Amino acid sequence: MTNKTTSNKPTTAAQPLTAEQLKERIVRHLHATLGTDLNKASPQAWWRATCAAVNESVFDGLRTTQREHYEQDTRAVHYFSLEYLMGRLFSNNLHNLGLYQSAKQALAELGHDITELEEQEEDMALGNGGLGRLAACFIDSLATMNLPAVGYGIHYEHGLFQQEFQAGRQIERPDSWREYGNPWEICRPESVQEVSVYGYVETVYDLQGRMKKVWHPGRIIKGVPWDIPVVGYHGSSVNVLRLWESRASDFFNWDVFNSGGYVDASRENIEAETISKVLYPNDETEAGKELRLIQQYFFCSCSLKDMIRRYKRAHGDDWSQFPQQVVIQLNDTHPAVAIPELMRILVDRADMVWDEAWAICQQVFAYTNHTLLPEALESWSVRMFEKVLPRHLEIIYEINRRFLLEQVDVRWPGDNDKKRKLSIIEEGHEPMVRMGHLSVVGSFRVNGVAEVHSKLVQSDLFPEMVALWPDKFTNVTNGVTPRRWLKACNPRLSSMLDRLVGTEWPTDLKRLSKLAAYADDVKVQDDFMAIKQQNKADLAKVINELTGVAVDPAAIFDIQIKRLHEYKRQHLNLLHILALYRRILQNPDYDMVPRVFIFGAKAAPGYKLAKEIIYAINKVAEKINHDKRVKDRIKVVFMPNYRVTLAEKMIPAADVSEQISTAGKEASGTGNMKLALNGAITVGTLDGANIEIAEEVGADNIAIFGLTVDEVKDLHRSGYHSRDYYHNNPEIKAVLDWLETDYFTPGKPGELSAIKHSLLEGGDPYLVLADFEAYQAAQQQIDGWYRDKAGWAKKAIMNTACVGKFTSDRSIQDYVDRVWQLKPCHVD
Ligand code: NBX
Repeated sequence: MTNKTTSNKPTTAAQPLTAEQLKERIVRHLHATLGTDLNKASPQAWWRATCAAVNESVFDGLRTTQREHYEQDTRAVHYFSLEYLMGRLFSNNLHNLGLYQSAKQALAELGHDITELEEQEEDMALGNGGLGRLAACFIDSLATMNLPAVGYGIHYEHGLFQQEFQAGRQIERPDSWREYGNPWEICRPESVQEVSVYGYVETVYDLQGRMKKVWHPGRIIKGVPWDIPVVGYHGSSVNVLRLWESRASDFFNWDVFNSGGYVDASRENIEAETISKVLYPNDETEAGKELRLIQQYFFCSCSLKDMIRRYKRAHGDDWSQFPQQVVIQLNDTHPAVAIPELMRILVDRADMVWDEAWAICQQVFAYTNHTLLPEALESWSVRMFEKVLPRHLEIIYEINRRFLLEQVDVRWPGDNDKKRKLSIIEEGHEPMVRMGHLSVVGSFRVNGVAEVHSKLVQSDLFPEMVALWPDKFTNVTNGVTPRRWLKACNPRLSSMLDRLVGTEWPTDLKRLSKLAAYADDVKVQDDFMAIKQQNKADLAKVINELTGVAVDPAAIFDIQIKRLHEYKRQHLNLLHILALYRRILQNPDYDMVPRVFIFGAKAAPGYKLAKEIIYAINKVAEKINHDKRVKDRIKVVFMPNYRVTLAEKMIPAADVSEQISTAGKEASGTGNMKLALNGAITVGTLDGANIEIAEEVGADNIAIFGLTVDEVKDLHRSGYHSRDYYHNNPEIKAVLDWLETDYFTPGKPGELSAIKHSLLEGGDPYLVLADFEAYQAAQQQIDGWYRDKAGWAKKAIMNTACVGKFTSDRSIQDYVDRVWQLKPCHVD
């Protein structure tokens, strides 16, 4: 099965359509699908007609791919993820089909600008941040590399909330991405599944006297699949993202209805439909809500049954080939309940003996960890688990009993401390099911998402599991798809790269290294920076439209885009801005390269301090942007409603990329890769994938600062006193005290005091003050570098040239080699 030569060589798109043919299709769909005509059609109708025209090619590819996979009975990976942050699909599908230029021309000839039509599409925002976007990049790479794969997830009616600012504060509005339907999805009523929850378990004995467990569910829910075709780049494969929508199961309670209880009868429907209603907007925290557990179980159960149905079509009741045909990748622990669910199906339904069923499970599941933050590690109260999934709790107890007996006690006989640490059930006042432990025990491979993170997963999170199974643990450094994050979002740079390094780079990103030979070439430097300048001018327009702030494209565009979290330290960035502002006020001639500090971030609705940080940045921005004394040396903008589509406009325009998390906290980061790929210079800590980016681009081309992972640990061990930094550094003291006055919130002193409070009384858990001086020095270095135009251009070029490693194609190849053992399946 091992395959080291997976090819992702581009094959040309099957039948490149001419603009003329596309025009014919678009007009035909305007008439036949949209029921309108050329003169009356709205931009929305034009967009939909174009989608329908594109779908003719997409569906062709989908049919052939599915037929080929079925006929060849290929081994396939099944990516289980509660989140897919897809963004828009219009230009992505056009680029991947090789139809973008024809479509642009066709639409132009029909009197429409393709970029205006793109704006008709809502983002498909079925994810929170990095984890969900990674899943989206991975399914793009899987299709591009012709690897048989299905993505499974939930068809949320409402994706991540839309963010507005009211008087500087975040307000959340519901996201209704498919209010008027979504042209990219296909409902598959023929593949509906049913899922049970609640109820009780009965022990019965069969005729041979064997004990059997029978689960009598309290409720049955229907899962309706929606398929989103995933088009590989210039390749032949079109894979599927299958998302489940929950509905009430068919038997409507007519008795209750007929006796006038319409409300009672429809309550069950409403409750069933609630399951796929909305994406939980928390990243990196677990609230332990019952509905969340039901969401997880609902999609895992539907997906497993779907896979098994497909397997049985080829293999009947012979389970022996199952582990050869199937691998399931768990995107964090969110889908870990799939492990006891597969056990239940095999033992209770297929009458398999425990050992045989467990052997199958342990060959099928692999688990990716995305975080070490304690508050993000999932655990469910045993009490709630028992209420929702009584049979699964029994199965987990049995998995745990055997694990402690056959593994832990054999390795550490009589060591109760080891048992306590390793047990899937955490004992205590409120016993809990630890989903991380369950995932490790039930999987054949466990990986972290960057070198340093994978080491910490082993040393800090699961050291005893590593002692038991050293070969289970591995690393797969994250990556991003260069199709979306360079080719489609930065067409100017893409054309330049086509000319300089050839057109193969989108599927062979290491080819960008050829660019390094031009890093000192004055013409190339000028062209590269001219493109950056044009991209900055484009972004300046967007900034003005969205925030009303006018910014100068000649300034440094310094960008921090990611979820708002204390560990990501947007407030460190803010303190630095405040220190610069103060220097300007104290010295009107303060010499600095003008800089625009640009933020984009959503805060989880219940995360108070994160929301206070947004508010503080907005209030400081308001003051600085209007202060004539600043003479435009600083501008601060907070882009509202940061999302994939906005990222695509910001990343090509970045000069500086802020990656400033406390060392050891950011598992990998992927925004860091996208920004470097587009020629931004990173100001970053030695954390996550920043470390590997620094190795690739070299110390001259990145501004690294701050405590290392080991230094962070030492500082915590020896006792960290943030107050010492406050008292010993007058600049820190001044800016923190400033936030407490009413300078930024006239008439309302104390409105911005939450940050100071968390850094002093709160003990500054993420060491903002400890890293402040080093951060200032790194920013000073950036300022110095930027003054040397040629030197800066060289650094920017070297960033684009050296980050070929971070294509998601390489990540997927690592999964193929280290975890999945998959072969590509070429489709005609
Ligand atoms: O996963 C992120 C990490 O923080 C990043 O460092 C990493 O690059 C990325 C991809 O590996 N984790 C993340 O995005 N987590 C979540 O979004 C999340 C969502 C729900 C939840 C817990 C975490 N309950």
